[in-house]
Amino acid sequence: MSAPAATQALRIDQARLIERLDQLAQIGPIDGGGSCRLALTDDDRRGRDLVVSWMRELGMAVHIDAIGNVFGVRAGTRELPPVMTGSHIDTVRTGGRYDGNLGVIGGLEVVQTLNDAGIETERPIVVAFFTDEEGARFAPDMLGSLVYVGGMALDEALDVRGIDGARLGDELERIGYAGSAPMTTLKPAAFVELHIEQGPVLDAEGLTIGAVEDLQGISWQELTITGQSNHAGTTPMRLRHDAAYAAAAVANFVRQLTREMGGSQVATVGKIDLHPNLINVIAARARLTVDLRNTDETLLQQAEQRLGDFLQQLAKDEGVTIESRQLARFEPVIFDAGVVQRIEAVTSRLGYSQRRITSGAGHDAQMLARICPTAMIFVPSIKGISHNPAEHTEPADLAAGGNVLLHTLLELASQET
Ligand code: HGY
Ligand code: MN
Ligand code: MN
Repeated sequence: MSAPAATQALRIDQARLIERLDQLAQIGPIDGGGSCRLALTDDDRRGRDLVVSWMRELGMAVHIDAIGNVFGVRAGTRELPPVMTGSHIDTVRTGGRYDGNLGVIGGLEVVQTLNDAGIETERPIVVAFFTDEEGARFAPDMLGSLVYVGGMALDEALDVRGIDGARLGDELERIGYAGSAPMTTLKPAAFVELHIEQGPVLDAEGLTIGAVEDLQGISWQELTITGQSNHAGTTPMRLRHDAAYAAAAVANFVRQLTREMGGSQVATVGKIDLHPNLINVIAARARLTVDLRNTDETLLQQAEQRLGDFLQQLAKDEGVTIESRQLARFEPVIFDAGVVQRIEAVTSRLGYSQRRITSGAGHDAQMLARICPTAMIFVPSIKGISHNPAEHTEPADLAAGGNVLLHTLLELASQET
């Protein structure tokens, strides 16, 4: 059922949306206009406090659950399961100002637009931000939403150690966001997430909206390669057990693997730490991460298997040991066809160009899809750049995403069932 005629002309306030995004970007600012707010750091706390203050200004009731997920609730006229939107406000170290933030600020903008227009909805509307979506400090990514949907035990999550050795639960207490709201009390009737594409497709095709129909599988592992430190000058090459060389061989292998597999297979070695990390010492140890992704689960398993075989041979050839620790493993997700179609119908009614699209990135929506009908709305990232302060989306596209979110939520929140 489409929204009553009176609301058809409703649009969000583009300037206000951008003003809030700019304000949030000022927390943990980095050169180039982006932000660094690693999960559960003081900057993350400051960002959380700002968004919670906006929720309160908008008259929303604020719930914080035991993993620090925050839910702003705009009451409906009936006691029904809510329609939920949201995303994350934690960032990677080289974060842009839109990744995650747009989904949360966009949700608040929808609420303010409805408040200003005096529009009530049958269903409550909830705007959420989930803890540690990036997984950059505490793996896995989407940790908060994974716990929220019951995919990871709370105690296990609280005991996760970060890349800096901190315990997640201690950090949550320290920043004052270890909430008491029981998990999933706000089980949503549907979830819609607005997010930048973070890839090049919409920008390259000159399109405004992506109706996201699926999201690729993710495999994260940490490899610890143990060799033998030795003198860089005196040790003959044939006697070396060089952990740094082995790490470089892994990075080279996974790149080669993507060339051979083709399709949507991607692979990234994003983090390498060497010990003792000195110019004249053959590295005793290398700790590195491997991020493999594919839209097809069978192919993703094949990539993991081929990497495993390569590591066995490499250990033999180089006389090193290689241990692997799985940091994240999520299968590909297909979003709810009904919600995707609704996003498409709203988009065409509003007159924006669009296409169906796959998400290469992980999102909280992939976790919410486990408990309710879920889909996503993408807006273009200029040149597909993200996880980089140069991340940019044109103001008109930000507003277009906000308007599609507004009318999609209005329709979902006006459903009797
Ligand atoms: O890793 C991801 O795809 C997301 O940015 N957490
Ligand atoms: Mn994101
Ligand atoms: Mn991200």
